[in-house]
Amino acid sequence: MSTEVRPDSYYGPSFPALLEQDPEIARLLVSELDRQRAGIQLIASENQTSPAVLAALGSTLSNKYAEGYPGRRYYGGCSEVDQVEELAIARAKELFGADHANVQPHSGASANQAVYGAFVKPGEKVLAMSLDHGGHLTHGFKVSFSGKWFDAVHYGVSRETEDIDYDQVRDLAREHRPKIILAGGSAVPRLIDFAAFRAIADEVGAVFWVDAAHFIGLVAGGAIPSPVPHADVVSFTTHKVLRGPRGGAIVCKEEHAAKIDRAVFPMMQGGPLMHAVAAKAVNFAECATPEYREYAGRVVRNAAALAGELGERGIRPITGGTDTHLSLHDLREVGVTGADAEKRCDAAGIVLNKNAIPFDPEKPNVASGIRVGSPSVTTQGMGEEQMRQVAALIHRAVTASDGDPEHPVAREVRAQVGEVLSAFPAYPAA
Ligand code: DSN
Repeated sequence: MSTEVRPDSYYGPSFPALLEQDPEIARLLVSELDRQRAGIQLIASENQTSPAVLAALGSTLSNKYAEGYPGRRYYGGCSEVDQVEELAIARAKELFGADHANVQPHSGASANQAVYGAFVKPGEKVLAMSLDHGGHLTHGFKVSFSGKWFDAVHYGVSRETEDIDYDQVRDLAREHRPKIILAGGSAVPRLIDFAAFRAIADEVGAVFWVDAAHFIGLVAGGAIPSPVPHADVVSFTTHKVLRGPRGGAIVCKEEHAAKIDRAVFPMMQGGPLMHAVAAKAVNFAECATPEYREYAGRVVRNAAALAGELGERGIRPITGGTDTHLSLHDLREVGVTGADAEKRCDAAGIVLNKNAIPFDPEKPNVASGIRVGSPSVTTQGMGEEQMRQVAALIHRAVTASDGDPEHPVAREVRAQVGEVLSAFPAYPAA
């Protein structure tokens, strides 16, 4: 933790007051900003929001109770937050070409809870991707509410292609006749064939739901095809490639609008976080700009460059590469576990996460793989040349250091990380 307590322009004009009142917390905010600035951030689900998004998050909208929806609230004094939420809804509908948007979910998990609430009763069947092949906890994993309350059946990837096994999806759908078929996950590097899922869902009379949390930012920027025309409902988070505040949202077809709204409130949530809703509105407007479209395209090109170079160095990308912002890598050829690779990279100033690979012989907390993503480094302005440099640094840290920050290779890599970052700083000081 930094011992220095200093104001920082990125925390806005109120920061000196916080510094004065609560230096312990103020110090931690500065120290976290320093941490984000000091490393190469490759967590595929993270990004660096704009100062405008941070300003909305730090606003007095946090004080307001606003259960209900614009024009239909359970509290007085909602004139301003009504306008904020109306703007957020209109911008989300426009950005995604959706009939309806609900911007109140507090998180991706809350959004997903609401989708279950809208379409299934406890004990009913859902078909989703298994967590160990790239799905998500909330897609019916046994320790999550979704696995406890619903009868989840899981599909995975094929051993040959390491991509979604659509034949298996169809076979399981025909056998189990699920109420919902869910596509999406947290470690899916390839484009998902939404039309194929739609056809399977139609054949068995299921609702087709896409959890687009990971890649919705690429959809917003026009870098990959959209699930919105195909799916009944699309849930997502707003803080990944999309680069908004931490939070969730749902878009859906008009016929499901009332059901989704009732499931978000009052079924699953109480008062919406209006400061977060305002920050989502700011973010949706940012995503409609030419600059963001250019960013989304660069995210994909950077991810491909990073995956390709790691592959050249013996750290094989699952499926052979990526079409999105993330890639998943098999470390078995270099003889290092995911847990060790994560630790070694961390000590060398590179932040990434261990990840199970499909058919992984290791336990999830050890894992045979790592997951890397390009959203944050692309926000910092890095390009494909830097991605190849970063891949070389990852390879060096993974294969030649031991997780001790004082190891000579960790020091050497950290110095090179510092050089890269000096040209592409995160949150450059004003
Ligand atoms: N925790 C997120 C991720 O890292 O993919 C998913 O919720």
